[in-house]
Amino acid sequence: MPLWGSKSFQDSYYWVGEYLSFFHEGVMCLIVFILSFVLYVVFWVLKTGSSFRFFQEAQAVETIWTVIPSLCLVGVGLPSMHLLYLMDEIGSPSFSFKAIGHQWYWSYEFMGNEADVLGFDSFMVEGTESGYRLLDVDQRMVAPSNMGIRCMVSSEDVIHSFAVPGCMLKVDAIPGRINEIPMTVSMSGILYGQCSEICGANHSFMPIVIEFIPPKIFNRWHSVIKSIEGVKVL
Ligand SMILES: [Cu+2]
Repeated sequence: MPLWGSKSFQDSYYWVGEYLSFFHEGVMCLIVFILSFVLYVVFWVLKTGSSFRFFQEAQAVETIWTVIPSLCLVGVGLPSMHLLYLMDEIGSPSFSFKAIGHQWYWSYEFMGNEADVLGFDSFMVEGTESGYRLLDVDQRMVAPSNMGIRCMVSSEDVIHSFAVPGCMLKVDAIPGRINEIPMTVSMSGILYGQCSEICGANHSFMPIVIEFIPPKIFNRWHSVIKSIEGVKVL
């Protein structure tokens, strides 16, 4: 989660997210380099401009300023496309869950052990005693760590957005449509997120909390989930 003094993205616990931050840093370096180079050339031409007044043609310069920018674009485009496809690649997930946006809370649904669909609502808890202010919920979603997970996102009313910056994940929750996204979180822990699409008066009060636990403990949780208060068989 973000802490005081954080200047960039949060650390990602999903390798595609790490790749995304790395790509972002690379592109930022390229942009800063291009900006300084262009500014340098602009000032250099302003300073020594009079000597270029009768310039007719310069094949070498034209070739360079066509080829180098094209190479830069290809260098940005290829990893960008690769990332786009990686974020779409579901593979064969070991666990799937559905996150449904409501005004103003999230609810989760998943398959129980007896092939029945289980679900619960996840409301924000007030106060700071139980956790982080405006970020903790009464019933957290639980998912296995180190395993392929498919997250399906939809909405019951208006457009919401399911965002978990800890794995660089942000998917729009659109009524009548299911958006899928894969994730594999490499360690156990709790990831926090918030709705990221202005959805009404209490948009800021519908946090997302996913607790990633080792698969063994997850199986135990999965077998007792029915007895937990608030969990319904759908
Ligand atoms: Cu929302």
